Amino acid sequence: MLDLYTWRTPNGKKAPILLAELGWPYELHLVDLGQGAQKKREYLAINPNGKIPALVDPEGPNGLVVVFESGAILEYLAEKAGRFLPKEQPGRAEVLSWTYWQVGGPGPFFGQLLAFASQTPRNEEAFTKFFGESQRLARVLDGRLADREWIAGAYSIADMMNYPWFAALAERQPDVLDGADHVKRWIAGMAARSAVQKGMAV
Ligand SMILES: N[C@@H](CCC(=O)N[C@@H](CS)C(=O)NCC(=O)O)C(=O)O
Repeated sequence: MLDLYTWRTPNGKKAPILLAELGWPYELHLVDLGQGAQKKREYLAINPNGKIPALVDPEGPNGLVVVFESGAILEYLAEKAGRFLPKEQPGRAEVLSWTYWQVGGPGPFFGQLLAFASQTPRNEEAFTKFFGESQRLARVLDGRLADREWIAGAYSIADMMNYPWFAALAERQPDVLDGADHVKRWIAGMAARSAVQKGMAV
């Protein structure tokens, strides 16, 4: 059985969404970030970077597979399942581009924005910087979604990667999404899926 090491943060909810979409059973290991469990020796043996999520598959194609980084985990699982990631180009490149766009853009920038937003007293310079970049990223996705239902072709891991961060933004800093009506419509579409609801409740 698959072992998923995760916690209840946006990065930690992506794999649970995909696993719920696939209907695959897995052993859930909650890595309590509040207690620093991600920096303990046992966990560093799985993910030397000391962050969640990580996945262990004892039944990989050539035996045991250990994967960390949410993008790599979703790509691995989608490939194993043969679903939510096209096998052929150019569809595969399109899905992977938007998958890894999330890792380099919305993930770190929304994360910093939400951290600075909850600081007291607030570092206004840092807040303004991360607000501006987050707004730019939201507009990039809004433009992308202007003429399509899902981010890259059919519903895919690109949607599952991006959703937990955009949902966190909509809840905690909704003004970043002012005018991003296509993003808001996509958020509503994602939120309506039962597997997304199940994964988000991990
Ligand atoms: N690029 C990584 C980011 C992972 C990440 O930042 N995880 C956070 C939780 S959302 C974490 O483990 N933070 C704890 C720490 O940094 O000690 C991914 O996409 O998996």
